[in-house]
Amino acid sequence: MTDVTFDAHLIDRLRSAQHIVVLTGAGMSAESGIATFRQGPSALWTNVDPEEVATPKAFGRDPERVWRWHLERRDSMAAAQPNPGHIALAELEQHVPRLTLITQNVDGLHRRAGSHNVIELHGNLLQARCATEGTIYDTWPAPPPLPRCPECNALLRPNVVWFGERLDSALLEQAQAASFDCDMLIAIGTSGLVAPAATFPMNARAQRALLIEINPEKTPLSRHVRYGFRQPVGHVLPALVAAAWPPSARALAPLGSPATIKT
Ligand code: BJW
Repeated sequence: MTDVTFDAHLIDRLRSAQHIVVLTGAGMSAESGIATFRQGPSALWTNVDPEEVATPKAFGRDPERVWRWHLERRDSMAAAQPNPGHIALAELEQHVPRLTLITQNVDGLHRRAGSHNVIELHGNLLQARCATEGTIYDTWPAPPPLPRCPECNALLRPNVVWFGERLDSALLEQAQAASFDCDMLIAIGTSGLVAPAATFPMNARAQRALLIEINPEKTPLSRHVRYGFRQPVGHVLPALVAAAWPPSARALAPLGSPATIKT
């Protein structure tokens, strides 16, 4: 049971949306037990300087330290399970003509929850990449602390995007194009502080898309959104999807057919 309520306009817009972009950040996976970066005593950047573990310079200086830090996170991600918010997003994708899920998270939980059209903008920590040639490995062929590329013997590195690094240009282009071409954008669990992801909601706004934010805390985006839900995603999103596509109507009506909405 949930005490979140949704107004009829929001439900109408959701049901009639042609292309929804969802932008997720670390708060999306907080309820799966994965630490966020910038919030509270257990946040990652509260406990370690990103310059020490999340820059190419840091990797050049002390690759073992960088690997150790990422391995710890990788293990917690591999053990984590998708939460009700991830599952509600996968369900939402089934209901709308087009949904582009842009995630800054590197935990792979959206795909594990069943989402298909996922852009992993900052990479995937369950993979390693050759630091020289860029070949991606789904598993690490040699044990840490310093795994090496089986093809060229260069160092492998975590397949993530560190500060000061360019994002994969094809993924960035896809994400940018989607943000300029949607009628609704839902920002979930991101502080909106890291570029270029932080610019996507304003791209969508410039095209008059409806902006929604789900985040217990206010962010720089908050003053621009039409609907701001100041609660955890697991509290809001499953209820929102159920309000737009009530389970009883789902049993009776094919997807996309009209149904009476009670809000
Ligand atoms: C909940 C919740 C619940 C909690 N439900 N919500 C000035 C100086 C230097 C650099 C720059 C600068 N200005 C701009 C830059 C560029 C830089 C940047 O943006 N820096 C800012 C910090 C200022 N960006 C880059 O460097 C990017 N590259 C780039 O721009 O390249 C350009 C270039 C051009 C030419 C040559 C070279 C380069 C790359 C950025 C890479 C970011 N990498 C990281 C690590 C990824 C790998 C990994 O995870 O291991 O990405 S940093 C970290 O921040 C991670 C995240 O994806 C990213 C965003 O954080 P996110 O997801 O928003 O998390 P939090 O913790 O900040 O927020 C969580 C939110 O959830 C909070 O609001 C909570 O309230 C909420 N929440 N529980 C819903 N249950």
